[in-house]
Amino acid sequence: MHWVSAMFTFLPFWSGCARWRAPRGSAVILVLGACVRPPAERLCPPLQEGELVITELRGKGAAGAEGLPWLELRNASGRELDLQGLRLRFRRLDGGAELGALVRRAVALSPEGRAVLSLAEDEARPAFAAYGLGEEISEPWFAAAAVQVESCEVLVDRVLHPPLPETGTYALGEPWPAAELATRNDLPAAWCVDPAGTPSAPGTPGQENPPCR
Ligand SMILES: [Ca+2]
Repeated sequence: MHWVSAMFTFLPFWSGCARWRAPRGSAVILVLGACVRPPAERLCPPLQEGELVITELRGKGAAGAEGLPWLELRNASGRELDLQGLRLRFRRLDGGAELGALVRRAVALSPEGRAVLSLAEDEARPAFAAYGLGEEISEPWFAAAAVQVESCEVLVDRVLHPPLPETGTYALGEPWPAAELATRNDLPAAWCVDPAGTPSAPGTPGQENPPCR
């Protein structure tokens, strides 16, 4: 078993909260320093490996919600999807804490469509983002990390990325047919820094990435 696979397999599964939020009359339980949100209904988007693919990552940039980190997912399933129940898991490769978050409401994604998940709070997410994970995780990810997309027990996609650029994004060079995306994004040489955009709106959130040159 690859060491990264082992790391994700044997670490305890929790919904990590990097930020303390006062309870709103609901139970909030602290376990070994991790904040556990009330359990969400267990929804498992019907996804197989490679049907939803990470295509772009942004580290923290400008001030405000638009400057918070985000990642872009492309629907390679050929079907209309609802991302509710999808789990994102982040682990720094230098041994830092693992963070995880669930998509807790309906997020429709058309075939071939792209959804940007931001670390802004959902109610305050930037216009380019389909969902905000910020109520569960708020720690920016600059360092090299492994990012996993899971639907219950199915590992849908995983990307190991280097430290993210302070300007621009770390992006999979495109275009690629949907059927090849999951294989391509495993190859570090298929990724590059996309320096396009502005400091407050770098890269191509929700849009096709430029080719790597
Ligand atoms: Ca893009």
